[in-house]
Order: sequence, then C-alpha cells, then structure tokens
Amino acid sequence: MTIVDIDAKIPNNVGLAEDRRLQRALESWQPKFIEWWKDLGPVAFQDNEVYLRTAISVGQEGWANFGHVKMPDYRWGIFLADPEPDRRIAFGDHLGAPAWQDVPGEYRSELRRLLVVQGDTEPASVEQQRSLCLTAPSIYDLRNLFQVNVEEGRHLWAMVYLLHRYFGRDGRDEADEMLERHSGDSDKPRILGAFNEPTPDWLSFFFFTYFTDRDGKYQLASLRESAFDPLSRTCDFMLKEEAHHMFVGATGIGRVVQRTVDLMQVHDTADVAPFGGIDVAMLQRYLNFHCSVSLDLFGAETSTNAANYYAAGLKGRFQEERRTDDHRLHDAVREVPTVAGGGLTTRSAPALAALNETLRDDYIADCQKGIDRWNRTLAEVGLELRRPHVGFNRAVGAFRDHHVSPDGRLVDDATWQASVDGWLPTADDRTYVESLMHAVTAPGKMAGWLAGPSTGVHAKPVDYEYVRI
Ligand code: BYC
Ligand code: FE
Ligand code: FE
Repeated sequence: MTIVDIDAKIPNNVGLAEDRRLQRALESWQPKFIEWWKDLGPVAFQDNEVYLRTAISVGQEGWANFGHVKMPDYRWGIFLADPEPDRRIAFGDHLGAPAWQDVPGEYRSELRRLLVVQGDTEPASVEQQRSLCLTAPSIYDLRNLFQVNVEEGRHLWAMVYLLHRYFGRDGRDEADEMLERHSGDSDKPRILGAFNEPTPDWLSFFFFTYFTDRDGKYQLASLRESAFDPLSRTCDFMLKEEAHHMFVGATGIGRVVQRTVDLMQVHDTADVAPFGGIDVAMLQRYLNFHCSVSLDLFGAETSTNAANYYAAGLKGRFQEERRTDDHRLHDAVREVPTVAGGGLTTRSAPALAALNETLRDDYIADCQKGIDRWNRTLAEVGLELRRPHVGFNRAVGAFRDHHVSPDGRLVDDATWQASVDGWLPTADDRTYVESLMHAVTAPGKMAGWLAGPSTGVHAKPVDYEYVRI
C-alpha cells in the first residue's frame, strides 16, 4: 500500500519528495493553478469555511476526510490507486503483455492528446459553474457545488501530474495551456463542445452533473483500462470522486421532480409555474439539451482515432475484462446508426472503428436508469420524462447535418424550425428558470422549486451549517 504524504506542499502518494525535478516543476505550476482558481473558480465564498471532503488515502476504507476548509486552502493532491501486482494489458495488439510503467515512444503523441482532452474538461467545468454559488437553492447544495468544483480541480492536477512526470517539456507546456484555454472563450475555447456551453442556472447544473459528468465516468473507465499503468491508476481514483458528481445530478433532478409532483397534487394542475415550480415539459426540454450535447462527447460513430487507441492499448472499453470476446476485435463487426435513403437506419462497421458508439451505447443505458427512477415519482401524476433519440440535436457524427425529432423521426428544416421550441429550452424557459434562482442561505431551508434532500452529507443533518456564511 502506497503512503499518502498529506502534509506535503502537494499531498501525494507518488513519492514526490524523492523526485526533486518533478517536485520543482509542479511547485512552479501550483501558483498558476491557485491564480486560475481565484480568477476563474467560484465568484464568491472563497473566504468562507466549507464542509468538504479531502482525499487522504487511496485504500478501499477511509480515503476521505471531512471538515470545514476555505477553498483556496483545499489540499489538492496527486493520488493514484494502489498498483495491481503484475498487471497485464487486457486488450488490443499488446494483449497479455505487462502493463507499461512508462510511455512507449511510438504512442507518445496519442497518449498526450488523450491526457490533454481529459484534463481540459476539468477546469472547464469549474469555469462554467463559477457564478452558481450566488444563487444556490440551499447551503447543502452550495456545499455540493463546491465539492464538485474542488474535485474537478483535483482531476486537473491528476492529468497535470502525468503530463509533467512523463512528457517533459511538452507536458509542461500542455499543463500551462490548460489554464490558458477558457470555457466559451472565442480565441482560446475549451476543446470539447459541451464544455463551452454556459451553465447559467442550477437546473442546468443538475442536468450537467447527471449527463456530462457521466460522460466523465465512461471516458475515465475506458482510460482506467489503459496499458499505461500510471494513467490507469489515476483514473481508478478519479472514478471514486466522480460518483459523487453524478449523485448530485441524479438527486438534484430527483428533488426538482418531487417538488413538481407535490405542487401538481396540491394545486391539481400541471401548470406549476404560478406556484414557483418547474413543469414537466420544461424539464423535458432541459433534459433533451443536456443529453444531446453530452452524446456528442463520445465522438463520431466510426473513428480511426478510437480504433488506434484500442489497438495500441491506450483506451479500452467500459469494463473490458468482463467482456467475453477476443479483446482484439480485428474481425468483429457491429451495426452503427446512419442516415440513408431519406430515413434513419444502420450500417455495418468494423467493431474496432465503432468503439465510440459502443461506449455511447453503454452510457445511454446508464443514463436511462436515473430517468426510470425519476419516472417512478412522475408516475404518481401520470407523466414521464423520456430520453431523446440518439440522433436528436447532434453536432458530431452521422446526424450532424440532419434534423431528428426527440422521438426519432428524420424531419425537414421547416418542421424542425416549427417544433424546436417544444424540444429545446426557449429564451422564455431560461428567463423563467433564472427568475427562480435566489440564494437561500439559512441552514436547512430550501428554495421553492425543489424538495429537500432525504439525508445530509456524511451523516450530518440536512440543516447542518455546510457553509459558514
Ligand atoms: N467537441 O474521430 P472522432 C469529463 C473532435 S468528460 C469538439 O470521432 P475521437 C468531465 C475529435 O477530437 C470526459 N470536438 O473523435 C465531465 C477529433 O478531432 P481531431 C472527457 C470533438 O478522437 C464533467 C474530431 O472531432 N474525456 O471528464 O474518436 C465535468 C473527429 O472525431 C467532439 C475524454 O473525452 C466534441 N464533442 O473521439 C468535468 C477522454 N467530439 O483529433 C469533467 C479523452 C469529437 O481530428 N478523449 N471531436 O483533431 C477521447 O477519447 C476522444 O478525444 C473523444 C473524441 C472521445 C472525445
Ligand atoms: Fe472530473
Ligand atoms: Fe466530475
């Protein structure tokens, strides 16, 4: 078991104290990170004490420590899951060979690219969410927002460590650039589409953590399979933190749904806006938006990048080792969606090239589970939320130049224009949701558009002072 040196300037279990060069490199990056956090992290509450969990050990038990800290004093650290003795590569052309402890020269640029794309999303999400602290529906939610933010900051640290440790000068340059690109910046935007969209309100935040952080889960799970063992161990630990982010989204939307249903029952109407609620049709439009932009994050249905990553052993499938095929996929084929002959259909493609689609399928099945849970609440009023068709509102892949309705019909431009206000959030929706966003700061009190959580954080009561105001 590797020891975590939590008191070091940079808490870590990678033996930083023994690697003076790396230590110096990271210690010169650290002030830039703190600068970035102060400039582009949460716009307020930097001097307030927040009840946060900090990773202090990587073992199954007791890896987290809870206590009140000011965010700029958060112990961002570098934590790799414990190594698996004699770990072997589980897929691709190097199947069965020992996992790599260093980067093979021939895969250097591809691996660097993957780390940069992954790392870029982490600070992007903090930037997207930076104003939400002004309008939190409770201090329980405010604390959860900050927990997500500091952990996304730590995820950036995770990728920056790998870049500094294994990629020399190029890696250091890439690490600096992670703090120079910014979400929505017209000159230097973040790399992936969804990370340049604003997260203007808490409804968007809950859907973002439900759908977009879940892309994080699936991408990290694929990278955990990597032959490059330090990446695998890094992602393994990041996934433990990721679970909380998706919990915030799943329970956040669950609480909105609960409140909507309560208001519908009390007032005997589906139009809950006069009572400060969010009606189900509006929830559906927000869901459609966040689901579709997150589906884009998986890339095109067929991709030579994806095939190369897999064959090389850089990026596997979700739960690679539980699959019963040959883990090489040279001869395998699968159907992928396409648009042809005026309709939606499928075509056969090499399974290797179609790995983005395979991961997207796994992701979609996972997304559906939470929707089913929300629908158990909505069943009380005879309504439901539906996952939009995979082709709806897509900007990447086979559907990008086509209009597909949420229920999966190929529609022409005129139909799209006439219908889109029922399918995606309108300016009026956004204005209405914004009108609900007021900070509620008394412990245990909740804004009127969502129900309270069923339990507090880490066995504390719901009315605990999660943020000392
Ligand atoms: N926006 O061959 P294709 C997270 C580019 S989220 C803009 O299909 P590929 C988090 C693509 O880069 C997880 N561009 O792409 C969540 C390629 O460009 P190049 C993030 C896009 O490489 C919440 C070109 O289009 N991690 O952690 O097979 C909060 C051709 O496309 C987009 C990762 O993504 C897009 N949506 O697949 C905080 C893991 N989609 O190379 C954090 C690492 C595609 O031709 N990334 N493009 O210049 C990857 O594995 C792959 O890069 C992708 C794309 C799956 C993203
Ligand atoms: Fe993350
Ligand atoms: Fe996350």
